[in-house]
Amino acid sequence: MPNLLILGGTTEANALAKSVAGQGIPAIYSYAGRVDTPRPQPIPTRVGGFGGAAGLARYIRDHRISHVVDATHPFAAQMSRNAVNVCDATGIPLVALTRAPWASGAQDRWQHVPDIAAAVGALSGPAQRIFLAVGRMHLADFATQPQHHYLLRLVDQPQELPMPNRDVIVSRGPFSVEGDVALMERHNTELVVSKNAGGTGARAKLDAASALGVPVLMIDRPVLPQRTEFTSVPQVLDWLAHSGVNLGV
Ligand code: 3Y8
Ligand code: NAP
Repeated sequence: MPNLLILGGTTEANALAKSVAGQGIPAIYSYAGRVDTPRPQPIPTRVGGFGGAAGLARYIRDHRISHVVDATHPFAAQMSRNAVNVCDATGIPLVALTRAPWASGAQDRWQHVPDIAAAVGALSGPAQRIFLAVGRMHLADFATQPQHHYLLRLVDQPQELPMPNRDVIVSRGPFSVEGDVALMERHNTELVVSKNAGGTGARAKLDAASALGVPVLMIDRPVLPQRTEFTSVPQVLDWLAHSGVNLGV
């Protein structure tokens, strides 16, 4: 009997969960537990870390997981590394459901940096009004550049914040171009800082920046170990069918 583990937390993972629920494929959705109220899913859901690679291996064994789909965000590098290592070691089939990196267009004004530390370094100039749309987990890194005024978009209301001049928007995506144009106009944004998440759920701020002629500091993705990568739900379903999972309907 197949039993799919979806490592989730993204728009694509949610689409896959909906699809496997509709086809009656036994599956479990996994969240890290990063936010207060993660979006409910149409399949059984677990929340919280596994306890490192050993914990993931134990979970796979104890729950008789037959296939793993890593549909985590491209910056969730530790989870992806653990999934590759554990599935290699245990022989459990693994694929990633990811999304192509965003690429700049002719009218875009992007500066690429390799990681968050380099993005912080790139902000060492005079004060600007910055839309820092990289979430909560790495805010402390940017506190070393307190001269800027930051517009922060967070999923949950923060307890305290490590920079003096900031406005906070509590909002989870997916976002709209109109909404992000209005937001950036209201805050006179002069620079957008973004992770290269790819996909559709957070692309709006880039299209808004382009429409407003605002430059973007684009943080490139961490390098992940080699694994089979798909970028659509049908590809994952086809992989499941070819690895012995009979798709219900
Ligand atoms: C808990 C689960 C959907 C899925 C929504 C996608 C789209 C919006 C883009 C901006 C950028 C950011 C952030 C973002 C995106 C989708 C998708 C995506 C970026 C939820 C979710 C969880 C998280 C965790 C959260 C992080 C934070 C990052 C906000 C659910 C809503 C900035 C990444 O407060 C915290 O601790 C938040 C932590 C990891 C990055 C950070 O460093 O703070 N995501 N985001 C997941 C878990 O517990 O396992 O409730 O739905 C999921 C989504 N986040 O269709 O509804 O698929 O990419 N999430 C980034 O890209 O920079 C927002 O504001 O423009
Ligand atoms: P990470 O740095 O790669 O992972 C750190 C640890 O968090 C992992 O080792 C694992 O703990 C736990 N973890 C991560 N994803 C998990 C999942 N889906 N289910 C169970 N445990 C998980 O991950 P992250 O960047 O903190 O991302 C956490 C979650 O937020 C993921 O679901 C990701 O898809 C989502 N997300 C992240 C971003 C982002 O910018 N990083 C953006 C959007 C959504 P153990 O070692 O204890 O197993």
